[in-house]
Amino acid sequence: GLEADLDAALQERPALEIVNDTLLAGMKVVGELFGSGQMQLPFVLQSAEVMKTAVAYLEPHMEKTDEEGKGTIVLATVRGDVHDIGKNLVDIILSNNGYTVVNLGIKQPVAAIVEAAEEHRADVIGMSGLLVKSTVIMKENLQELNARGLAARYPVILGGAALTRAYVEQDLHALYEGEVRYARDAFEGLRLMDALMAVKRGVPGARLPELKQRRVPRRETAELQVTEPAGPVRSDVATDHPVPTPPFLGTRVVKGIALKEYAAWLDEDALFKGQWGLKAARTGDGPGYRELVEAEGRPRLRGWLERLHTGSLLEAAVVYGYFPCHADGDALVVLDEDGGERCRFTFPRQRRGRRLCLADFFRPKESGETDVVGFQVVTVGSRIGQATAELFAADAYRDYLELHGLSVQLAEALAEYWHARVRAELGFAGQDPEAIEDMFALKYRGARFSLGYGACPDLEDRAKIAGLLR
Ligand code: B12
Repeated sequence: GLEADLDAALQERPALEIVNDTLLAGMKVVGELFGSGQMQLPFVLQSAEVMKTAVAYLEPHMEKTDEEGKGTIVLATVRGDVHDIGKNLVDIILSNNGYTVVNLGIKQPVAAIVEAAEEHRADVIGMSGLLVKSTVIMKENLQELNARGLAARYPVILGGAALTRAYVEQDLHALYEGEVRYARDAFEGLRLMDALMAVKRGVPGARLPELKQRRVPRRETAELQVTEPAGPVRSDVATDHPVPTPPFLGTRVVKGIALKEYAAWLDEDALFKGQWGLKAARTGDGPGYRELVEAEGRPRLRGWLERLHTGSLLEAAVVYGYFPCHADGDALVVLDEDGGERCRFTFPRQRRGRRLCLADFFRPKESGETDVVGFQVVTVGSRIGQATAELFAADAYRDYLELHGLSVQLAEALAEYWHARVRAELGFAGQDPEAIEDMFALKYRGARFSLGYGACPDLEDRAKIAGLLR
């Protein structure tokens, strides 16, 4: 039957067009398999590579039927946010499906997004953001589009892990004077783009998917308020263990750290699961996670480490230092040599339970004693970042995802390695556990925090650390 169908089809349309549509249909199937958990990220990216190569080959031979193109989207990660893997995936899927994608990159202020939309006469604006703070920025951006009278012109698609469907499709939808929708993943973005373009072009019967309503009404904030005890609080963290003696006060720069020194600190699960997207298939009898690690993960990791070494792509370096300090309520106060205040970091306190606050882990000011705090900044250098960008530009999507994820985890490994070094310098590395898994489970004395997480959410505080470490 297929042959007859094909013959009939060929009477009506050129073969190349059919091939092209078949590729598009194939990519849609890939999208569904990914969405249902039957296909994994690396293989989605490989399919996209094949598709891109095939379409590039066909294109010169095909007549341009659609003069105005399929549609244009301006895509950006919002101001203050550096996460771009998800957005780049959206770029790959949309451009493979024939859309023109203007990918502005990360940390984009709304003015730049609007300017690009006007310049490229975009049909849609897509914004990405993974930080909780980015959800607020997205709201401000929509308000700005309202204020500039551009809401009716630009439907907006929002994506990223910090968003919820209800927040976008109810709260933001109520506020935006145009159309705004949430995309859980790149393929939902594609479906939305298809629908938005069909509506714009007046295709009969075209409409946007229904807005999702919250099943549970939003609770009033008053209900969420916990009654806080009156007066200052401090948790039960001990204040009488000895203060460690640092080998120096001030800062040091360390360069030329060899990969073999910190490679052992690489968290393989975080790399394979978190970055490379290896996971057992949700249905069917596909390979399990461990099998995937042996068949795909480890061999490819070995290959990459080899390439990083021969290509001299890593330039690991650290700036770190020790500073006198004390706690003042919920604040950690960094002191100068004369005991005066240099700067302070104010941390949130848990609202229930032990009511911990990071400041509690330092001697309180009232004790009259001075404590010590360590800060560090690490890098694996910029060459690996350039190499990653080149892979993306060359449409080598799977390699791009892998090298990018590896660079992130190597930076993390370097931070772990240096933190162990700091524990040694402070004289309690002897209390470190034997197994590397116990290290990743933080079963050592001391703790390394990174700004932006729950215990120390304020990203602006990074400027103070940069100042201290010069
Ligand atoms: C990788 C990663 C990083 C990398 C980012 C590298 C890069 N170039 O992108 C690095 C190491 C640089 C990083 C840095 C930071 N990160 Co980070 N990071 C992650 C992590 C582990 C994965 C994100 C990711 O790439 N996912 C894979 C992609 C494919 O998924 P995705 O982005 O969600 O995108 C999909 C969908 O959401 C959707 N989508 C997304 N955008 C859009 C847009 C449109 C238009 C459409 C249609 C669809 C769409 O489609 C995509 C594909 O299907 C997340 C945790 C997590 N699980 O999300 C934390 C996470 C986002 N990071 C976090 C934090 C705190 C940080 C830092 C502050 C850490 C630090 N102290 O430095 C900094 C941020 C600095 C800054 N100013 O932004 C927190 C955010 C918490 C919060 N409350 O805000 C998270 C949630 C981790 C955590 N558990 O707490 N991070």
